[in-house]
Amino acid sequence: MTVDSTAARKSRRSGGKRAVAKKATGEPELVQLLTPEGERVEHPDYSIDLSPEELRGLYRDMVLTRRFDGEATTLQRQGELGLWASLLGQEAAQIGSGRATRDDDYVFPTYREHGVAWCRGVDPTNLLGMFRGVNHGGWDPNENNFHLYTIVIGSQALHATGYAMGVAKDGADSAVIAYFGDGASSQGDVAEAFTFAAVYNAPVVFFCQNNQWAISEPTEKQTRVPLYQRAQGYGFPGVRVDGNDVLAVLAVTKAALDRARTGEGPMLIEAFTYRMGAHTTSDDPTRYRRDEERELWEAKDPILRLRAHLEREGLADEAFFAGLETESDALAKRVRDTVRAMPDPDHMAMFEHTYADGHALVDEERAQFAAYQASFAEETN
Ligand SMILES: Cc1ncc(C[n+]2csc(CCOP(=O)(O)OP(=O)(O)O)c2C)c(N)n1
Ligand SMILES: [Mg+2]
Repeated sequence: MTVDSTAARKSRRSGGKRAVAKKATGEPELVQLLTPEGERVEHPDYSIDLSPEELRGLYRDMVLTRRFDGEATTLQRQGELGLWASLLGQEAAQIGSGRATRDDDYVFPTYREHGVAWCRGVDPTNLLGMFRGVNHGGWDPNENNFHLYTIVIGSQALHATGYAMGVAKDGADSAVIAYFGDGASSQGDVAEAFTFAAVYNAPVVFFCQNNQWAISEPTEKQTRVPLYQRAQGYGFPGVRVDGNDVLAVLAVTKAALDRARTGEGPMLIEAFTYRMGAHTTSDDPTRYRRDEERELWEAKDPILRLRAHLEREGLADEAFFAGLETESDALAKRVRDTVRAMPDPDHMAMFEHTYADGHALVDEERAQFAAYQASFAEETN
């Protein structure tokens, strides 16, 4: 894979300023390398050259991620999970950016980054324990340099910036990427992270998935300017990429990470995408948005777009698509079987790890809870 990062160099020369080409609609232009019809187009600042095998790999990643995600939603409906936050529609934003990271880079996700987790090599079944309520995380963050899911909106932007400042102090040439949403962009934590990252020239990429909604709040309620333009005020470049175009996301994120790695500091990427499903399984989007909006975005589906490209260029045959279907079914079955077999945790374990050295109040609560549990045993005797 070769990626050209002229855009990053250009934005450096211009002090982070980028001429914003306006479309007839008045919307700022976004970086696109694949049209919704699957046609390959060029961009003056970003280019990418992938082998047919690499293109099929990205397609496979997106298909398997969507299947895993759909299975998790179903498991929640069947009562096997307490909650699920679907990534439906955001596969290209996540696979493109996830595949742009290097093994030694460090990733700070929100709670929706199942596609990025997949790219980092986290077993998808490990993502489900927290949503089933049997653990508080489910994977070792340092095994794949993929931090635990963070639900406190925007806080991971600060963790990522602090981590990146540490990377720079160590003299390492790895980069850090922080994921957050359009809603999170309004959080103080994100503003503080931008300031610190800029001032300390931290090797961190801020990856904002603008999926148009923060639960029931539309992006218009978060900002009066396109989100990527916020970066300019902090003194680093920002770019808007078509978040449903896996090639463009890959090219832009790779360039931003390389830029961070070579000491050029932070960058903000706004991946313009759409949350096609509900915010979580607890949400009902029909209460606040119209079906027509979703239909508009379905025409830009990231998976159909790459499939159209593979087909029109003759880069994948029926056997490939059929094989992937079989692989998807096998993954779905493994996910179902693994979740149903997850053991319930020992209830007393919730009192562990609250304090490193224990605490009198925790000891008291543990004793009370043990007595409460024992009262059930007496009742059944
Ligand atoms: C500090 C904080 N405030 C509020 C919430 C409740 N909350 C959970 S998700 C969410 C919306 C986030 O929207 P966005 O950042 O756009 O991410 P998305 O869910 O769309 O991926 C809110 C307000 C929270 N988890 N943390
Ligand atoms: Mg959002």
